[in-house]
Amino acid sequence: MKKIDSTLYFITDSTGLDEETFLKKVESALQGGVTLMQIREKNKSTREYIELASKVHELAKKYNVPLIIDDRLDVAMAVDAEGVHLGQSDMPVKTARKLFGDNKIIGATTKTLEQAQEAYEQSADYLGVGAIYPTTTKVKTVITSIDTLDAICKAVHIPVNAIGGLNKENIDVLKGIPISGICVVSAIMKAECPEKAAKELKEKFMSIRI
Ligand code: TZP
Ligand code: MG
Repeated sequence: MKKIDSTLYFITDSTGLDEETFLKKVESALQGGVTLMQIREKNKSTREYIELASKVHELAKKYNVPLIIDDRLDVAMAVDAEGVHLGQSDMPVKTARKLFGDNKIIGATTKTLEQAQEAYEQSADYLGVGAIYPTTTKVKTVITSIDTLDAICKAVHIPVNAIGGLNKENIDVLKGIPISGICVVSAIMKAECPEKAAKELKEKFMSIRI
């Protein structure tokens, strides 16, 4: 198993922000102690995605935080990112593994026990499971129950992160579930001070984690 610290997994969203403001927020979040970061862009051209990912990667390297690229193995390869995150309609984990190699991080979104087992068998390094709560970030998603999250954690031997609508006021619901960390977009991205938001969220999660 790879050493991945997914305690506070921050997923970026540049929607509605100019590049300078976006990069400032990303750096502020890194200063707040995020342990893993993903760039998630749904509306950029391949070239724009690569350009922004390179800039985010430079920042991530400064703080020694691995950068994961959402959806796109080609972009991950182009910027030599540490990993790629694949959803259920993206490239299968086993195909990405062949192309990307054993040393890179491959994460997968799984919403059911079956999907989790499949991704695990195909050599995923970690799983993102959710949405735990309704989210304003992803329009098309379904809710995953805490029981399913718990069953997934017990079925696989890789880090499992909860995702979806999580913030410092509502993560108590995860108490007692053997997750490795939480993934958040809005709780950090929409905060006035991402550094403070990241710090508080991490502290809160550490206080409830098993
Ligand atoms: N997958 C399931 S929920 C979600 C993704 C990418 C969005 C999470 O964003 P937020 O703002 O933390 O609810
Ligand atoms: Mg995806």
